[in-house]
Amino acid sequence: NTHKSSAQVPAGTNVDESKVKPYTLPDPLQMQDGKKVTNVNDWNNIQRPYIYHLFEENVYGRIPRIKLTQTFRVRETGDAIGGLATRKQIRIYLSTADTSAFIDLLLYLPKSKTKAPVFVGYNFNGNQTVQADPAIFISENPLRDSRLKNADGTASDSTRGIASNSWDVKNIIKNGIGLVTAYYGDIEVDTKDGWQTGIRTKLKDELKIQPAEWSAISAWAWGLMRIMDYLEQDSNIDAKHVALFGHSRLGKTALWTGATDQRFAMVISNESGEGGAALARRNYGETIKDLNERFPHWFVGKYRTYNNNASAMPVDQHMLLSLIAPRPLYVASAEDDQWSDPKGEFLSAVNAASVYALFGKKGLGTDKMPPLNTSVGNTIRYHERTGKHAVTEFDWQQYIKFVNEQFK
Ligand code: GTR
Repeated sequence: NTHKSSAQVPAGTNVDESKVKPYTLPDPLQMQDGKKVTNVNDWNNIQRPYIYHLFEENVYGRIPRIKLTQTFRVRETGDAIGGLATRKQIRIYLSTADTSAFIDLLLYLPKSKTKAPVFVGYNFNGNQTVQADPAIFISENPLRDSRLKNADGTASDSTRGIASNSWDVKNIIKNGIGLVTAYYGDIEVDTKDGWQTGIRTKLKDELKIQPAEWSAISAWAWGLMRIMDYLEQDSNIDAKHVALFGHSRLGKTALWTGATDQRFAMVISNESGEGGAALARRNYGETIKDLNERFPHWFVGKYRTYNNNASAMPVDQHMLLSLIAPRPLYVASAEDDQWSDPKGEFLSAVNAASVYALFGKKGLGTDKMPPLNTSVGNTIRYHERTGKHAVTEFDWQQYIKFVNEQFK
C-alpha cells in the first residue's frame, strides 16, 4: 500500500504510517474557562462561536455578512435526462451596482417531485462540463487550466461534458433528487492573482472587507451562501433539504461553508484532504506548508505561520467537522489518494463525534477504519473506496442513499 501510493505523491511527502509521530488533538468540548461543554446550550452559545472564530482567524479568514440586493434571471428552461428532469439555467446577479458579479447556475430537477431535495456543488471547469448537453451555456469566466481554455481564458467548446463522469446526474434524478451546480470561477478564478478580478475586489466596498481579510475558500463559500439564497425562493426546491457536496479543494470549501451557514442541511466532503477533513497534526500526505506554497490564495495569511508547526494551531480539522453537528456529514476518501490522507480524514470524523453526541446523534460508531468500499456510520458517515482522487459512481451511490435516509 505504502509503495503503491508513494509513487503518486511528490518526493519528500510522508506516506509511511510508522513515521506519523504521536500528537494530541485539541478537544472540541474544552472551553476557554477550563470547563467542558456538557450541553447543547453551551455548545451553541459559547463554544461553537469560539471555535468558528478560531477557524476564521487561523485558517480561512472572515466571510462578510452584509446582505446585498441580489436579483435572478431565468436564462433558459428545458427538458433533460431523457425527459426525467427539467433543466433550468439561472443567472444570479450578486449586486445591483456591478453586473459583472454573477453566478450562473445550472439546475436539474426531477419531474417526479414538485419540491425536490437537491445536491449543490461547484464544478471545476464550467457548467458545460457537467453534461454533454448542447443547451448548457458555457460558463463565461476564465478557467485555470490552460489546456481547456481559449486564448481569452474562457472555456473552449471542447470542454462540453468532460466532467460528466464526476456527476451521476441520471441516478441522482432517478432517485428523486435534484442537482444544482455552478462554476467556482464565477466568484474568483482559482489562481494566486484571482482575487484581483473576482468578487473580493469587485465587491470589497459594498461588502466592507479587504481582500486579505478573507481568502479564495471563504469567497467561494460566500458564493455558495448566495446560491442558497436563490434556492430558498425557488418553489420547486425543498430548501430545508439541501446537501452541499464538494470534491477536493471544493470539499474544503463545502466544509467551511457548512460550518458557516446552517441552512445547508447536509455536508459531503469527497477527498477534501489537508485544510479540509484531514487532521493536520498527522503530517501525513499533503501538509499545511504544501498548501500554502502551491495555493497561497486559498487561506488567510496567518495559516502560513503553521507551515512547519501544525501542533501550534489552536484547532485541528476534526473541529471543523464538529461545526457541522448535528447535521448529517459524509467524509469520503480514496485508497490511491494518499496525498489526502484517508486515515487522517477517518480519524477526524471519529473525533467530531463527541459534539454530535451532545445532540443525541451518533457519529461513526467505530474507531476502526472500515474495509475498502464499505460505508460506515450513522449521522456521520465514512468510506474509503478503491481507486484514485476523483468522484465516482460508487461515491454518488453512497451520497444518494445517505440523502434518502437522512432527509426522509
Ligand atoms: C491538489 C491540492 C489538494 C486538493 C487538490 C484538488 O493539488 O494539493 O489540496 O485540493 O489539488 O483540489 O484537486
